[in-house]
Order: sequence, then structure tokens, then C-alpha cells
Amino acid sequence: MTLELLKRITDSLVDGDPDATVEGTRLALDAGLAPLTIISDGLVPGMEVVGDRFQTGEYFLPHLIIAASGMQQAMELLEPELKQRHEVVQRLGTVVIGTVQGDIHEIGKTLVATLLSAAGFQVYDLGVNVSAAEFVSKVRETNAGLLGLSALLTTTMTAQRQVIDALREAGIRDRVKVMVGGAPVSQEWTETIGADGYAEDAVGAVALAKNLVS
Ligand code: B12
Repeated sequence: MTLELLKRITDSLVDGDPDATVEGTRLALDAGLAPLTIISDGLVPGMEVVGDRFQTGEYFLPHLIIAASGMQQAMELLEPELKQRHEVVQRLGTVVIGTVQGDIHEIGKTLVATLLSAAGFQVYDLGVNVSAAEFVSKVRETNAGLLGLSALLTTTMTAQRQVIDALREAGIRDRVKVMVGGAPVSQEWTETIGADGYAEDAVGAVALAKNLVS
């Protein structure tokens, strides 16, 4: 039953049927499945298949856009549930997060922001296509101890380095820990650009953030 529900969600993304994605997500929640299980075992596998098919030329941009819309609508249902399940009293720290300049991929970044907020961080989500100057200015304004930089394209990963350089030029690099992520990002890249940490997924991002502020 559980597996069937999750497979139904995965298939709906692959088939490009956002209504079915939302419906499947609602049914899975009603059946008592944890929101994180729905994301990691239902939605994310679907996005992976869509990405792979895009890469091999079987799918085109409209397929990506339709699947992303299904995933986003499902996330709108799941976000309040995620937050509700992690009632938190104390604030762990302040995080500024966004997707770097030139990059409009927002699903993974938003998922990381939602889980950080659910875990007790005060989160300022700057959205997508955020310039280095905007990141620097928000870190300064909020006195954030953590900065999260998301990049999904090999061509925009380099902007993560530019943000770190801009923090240094502004004289605030040592005041903020920088964590990076996104599909093309690796531990090796993290070390190359002098970031403070990398996580492969949103659950790992929360563990990393807690580690960096402790
Ligand atoms: C959906 C999607 C889109 C949607 C985005 C919609 C939206 N509102 O976000 C649209 C259709 C707009 C799109 C556009 C493009 N896309 Co696109 N897209 C994808 C796709 C299928 C899924 C991405 C996604 O949402 N994944 C689900 C989330 C949950 O996972 P995630 O993003 O990886 O995030 C997780 C981790 O990476 C990590 N994480 C993410 N950010 C952060 C930040 C921090 C701080 C930390 C710690 C962790 C972390 O945690 C997240 C949650 O677990 C991927 C394929 C793929 N499998 O990644 C291609 C993909 C990223 N896209 C690709 C391409 C080429 C493009 C376009 C250039 C296509 C074109 N020709 O126009 C444009 C670029 C536009 C731009 N300037 O940004 C390529 C990139 C290739 C490359 N190596 O550079 C991919 C890999 C597809 C492919 N296989 O070829 N895309």
C-alpha cells in the first residue's frame, strides 16, 4: 500500500501529470506517511527520472517544467506538515539562503530552507538568481551566522566562488559559515572554493548547519 502510493507519486511526475502528483501526495499524507518519506521516496525519484530522460534527449524542456510544477504544488501541501512536526522553541541560528546568479532552479534550495526552518533556524530565503552583492548585503543586515548557496548548473557553480570572494572583499568572510549544495556540487569543489561545508541533500544540510553553528 505504502509502496504503491509512493510509486504512484513518482509515476505522476514522470508522466507529467501535476494533478495526479498533488492527489497522490494528499493520499499519502492521509495514509499517515511522513512528509520526508513522501519527498525522498516518491517525489525525488520522479524528478531524477525526468532529469535523466532530459539528459538522454528523450524528454524536452516542457517535460521538466511540468514535472517541476507538480513537485512544487506537492511541496506546498507538505511544507506546513513539515513545520508542524518539528515544533521548536529555541532558535538555532540565522541562515541566509538562495540560488546563485544565473540559476533559476529553486526546488532543492526551497526544500533545504524549509527543513532548516523546521529544525529551528531563522531562515531568510532570497529566492533564485541572487547576485553576490545581494547575498553580502543580506548577511550583513541580518548578522547571519550561516549562508547557503545552491547551484544546479555546472555553469553557475562558479558563482558560489564569487560569493565567497565578495564576502572576503566586504571583510565579513570570517563572520559567516558558507555551505554549498546542488546536484553538480561535491566535497572536492567545496574545498576548492574554500566553502565551509557541503551536503548532498536537505536532511544532510540540516545536520551540516547544526554542526557548523555548534
Ligand atoms: C526541475 C528542473 C528544471 C526546472 C526548474 C524549476 C524550478 N522552479 O526549480 C526548469 C525547467 C526551470 C529547468 C531549467 C533548466 N535546466 Co534544469 N533541471 C531540473 C531537474 C529535472 C530537477 C531539479 C530538481 O528540482 N531536483 C529535485 C531537488 C529536490 O533536488 P536538488 O535540486 O538537487 O536539491 C537537493 C540537493 O542538491 C541539495 N541542495 C540543493 N541546494 C542546496 C543548497 C545547500 C546550501 C545545500 C547544503 C544543499 C543543497 O539538497 C536538495 C534537497 O535534497 C534537474 C535534473 C536533476 N536530476 O537534478 C535538471 C537540470 C539541473 N537542469 C539542467 C539544465 C541544462 C537546465 C537548463 C539550462 C535547460 C535549458 N536548456 O534551458 C535550464 C536552466 C535555467 C537556469 N538558468 O537556471 C541540467 C543541468 C546540467 C548541468 N550539468 O549543468 C539538469 C541536471 C538536467 C540534465 N540531466 O541535463 N530545470
